[in-house]
Amino acid sequence: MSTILITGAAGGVGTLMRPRLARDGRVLRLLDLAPLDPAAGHGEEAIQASITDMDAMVSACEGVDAVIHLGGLSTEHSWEQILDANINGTYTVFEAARRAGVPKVVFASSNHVVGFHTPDEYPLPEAVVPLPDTYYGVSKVAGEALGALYAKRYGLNVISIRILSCFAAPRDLRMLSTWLAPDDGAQLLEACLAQEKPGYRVVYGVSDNTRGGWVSLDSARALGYEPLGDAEAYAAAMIAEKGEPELDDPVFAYLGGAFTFANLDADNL
Ligand code: 15L
Repeated sequence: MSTILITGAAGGVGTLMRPRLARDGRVLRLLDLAPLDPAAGHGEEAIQASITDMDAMVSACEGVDAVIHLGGLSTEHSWEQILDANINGTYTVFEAARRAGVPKVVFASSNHVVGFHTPDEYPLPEAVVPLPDTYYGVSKVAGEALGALYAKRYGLNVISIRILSCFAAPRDLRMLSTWLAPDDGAQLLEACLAQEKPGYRVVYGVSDNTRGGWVSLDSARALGYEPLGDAEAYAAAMIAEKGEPELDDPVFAYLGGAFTFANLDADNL
């Protein structure tokens, strides 16, 4: 029997992943501050706790084979909120995993680590300088750095997945290029879990979108990931509703899309 601890299990990605990661012989230990919907069922355990609570995190990590760390804020917030939930929270997750002897952590990083890179660089390699577009993006840079530290200093196996846009379906024209189909997201997580000793890796998480090619999938494919989803299936309906994508639209100026816009400047938060 294996036990996988999922932080942020009640969030958008967590809720999409739960049924897809369910397996005979596997317990999903679901941790969140918010209540789970649906409530924990067969093969699941629920823990209501904050990822910033070290004691709660160490005890949640007891007997765990791998942590999938999805917890924290998923969009831009004030520096104080990001510092607490995302940076201190992610430190707490890695440190709790170390203290409890968990061998592997999969960290939900984001394209916003490299959000200010531009289309002339596409497909953006994994090994580029971070150009975060928000405090949120900075927190994901910090999370990747913590993952690297815990991998190199303590021998934890850590894979940071720079997720592009993981939703049940693409929500806007940009996501026709950046969508990560939930089934592909789960496949990528399984590929990470299947690695016995991956050391430290950074991969992008995106489907094989017809309008994609924005980021390299080399590192993800090296784990055995082979995306099957394509946002093109939603393109006709979305274009009928929102019009053709205009490539000079500012949302396409940088990888990070609207996260690079001035409404997210510090004075506006
Ligand atoms: C993210 O990292 C966010 O968590 C999510 O809300 C999306 O906005 C996504 O990036 C994206 O870039 O589409």
